[in-house]
Amino acid sequence: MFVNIAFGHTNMDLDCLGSLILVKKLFPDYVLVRSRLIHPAAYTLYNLFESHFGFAEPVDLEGETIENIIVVDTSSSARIKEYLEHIRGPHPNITIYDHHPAEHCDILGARRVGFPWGANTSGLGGLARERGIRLESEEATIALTGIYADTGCLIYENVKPLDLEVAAWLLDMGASLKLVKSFLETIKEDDQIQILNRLLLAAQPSSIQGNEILLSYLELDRQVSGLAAVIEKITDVKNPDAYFAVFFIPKNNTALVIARSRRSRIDLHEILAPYGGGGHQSAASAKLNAGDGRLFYDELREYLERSLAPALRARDIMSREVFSVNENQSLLEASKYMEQVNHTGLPVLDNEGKLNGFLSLREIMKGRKNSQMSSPVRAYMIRNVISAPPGITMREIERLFFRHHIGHLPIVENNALAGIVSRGDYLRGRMRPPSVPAAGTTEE
Ligand SMILES: [Mn+2]
Repeated sequence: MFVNIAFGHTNMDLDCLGSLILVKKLFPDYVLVRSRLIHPAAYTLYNLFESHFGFAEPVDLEGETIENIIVVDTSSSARIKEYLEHIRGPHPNITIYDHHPAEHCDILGARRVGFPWGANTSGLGGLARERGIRLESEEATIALTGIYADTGCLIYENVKPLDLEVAAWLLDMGASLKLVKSFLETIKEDDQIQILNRLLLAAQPSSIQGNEILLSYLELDRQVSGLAAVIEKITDVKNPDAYFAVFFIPKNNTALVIARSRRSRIDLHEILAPYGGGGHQSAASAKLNAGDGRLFYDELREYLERSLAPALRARDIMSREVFSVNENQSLLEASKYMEQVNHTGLPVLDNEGKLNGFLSLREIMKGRKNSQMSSPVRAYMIRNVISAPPGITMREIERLFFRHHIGHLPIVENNALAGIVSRGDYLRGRMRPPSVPAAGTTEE
């Protein structure tokens, strides 16, 4: 006889399983109920550890009098419908433990414990740790897999200090990183590998509004599961600002768009909304009817040209107040000035104000070693100075920094020095939240 039950959302995933194994430790008198279907990403772990959960099936709830329900990893009534439709009789008490935004909660009369953490499992793990609960290494492994799955191995922007703390605690409880890694392996099917190979050839890089966008079009003879995992692998390998993969199944005129973004300015949830799609800023998809797959692909491309936010460029991030030295100044004067303005390198201008070289501490050291501090700057400056126009994108700046081992990039417009991009300017640009409009962003 069940009185108290606990379950996650429909199609339960690794974070659900991680949460539920901890519910079992925190509330031992609750019976766990599995969803009818299990998310493909969670299959392997589920198969191996099924006995640790002792799951009941939703149909087992028929005829039982349920008093208390714990719901994990969702606050949406649609996502727990498959359990509730088997429960009759008086209304049970419902407690929700969920890390999704509270505004999406439509489970009426429920008590909700919200977790602002990257993984729901971290919230329940935090409670278990507080209560001094000890875990078997298998349980710790299940929970750690849940945290890694929902936080991209603790690297997504949703990660909070508690996710790392609970992960550390689970490792301490004997979680096996080797097993966690194998459970997170997303490419398992031959179908996936075939499509991965085809997409590596088909994916076309192109510049849209200065963003490096990867686009691909592929026709499939039937629906294949696990496509999102393939798209993620390709995004990892090719490292674009965003990837839009279009699949078309001619048999039923279905077009599927799967997109991944690596830049907070490219909000996929917003971009795919007109196609009836959605998801998150960094991962979204859309499924729709299209008469002609190729035509749809071309239209999507045109739509992206119109709707993608322009890439950040040098003019958006450069320091406009540029300190410089004249090539006829002495090294001593230049070094004092450098110290005064607290810079490790400065552009060198000729008498006409034209950028003619670059002087860094390294060159000054050389002059000092040779006791040549009264020599003119032009004798020691770097002559092949790398400079760029204000329209250069962040990606191109990154490449120049890397290729030429430089930390300062003078920006030249109409033969005059217009600004300079330092490593600090570049990093501040990368960390700039998308809500703050880029100052001075203009045409192009
Ligand atoms: Mn989750």
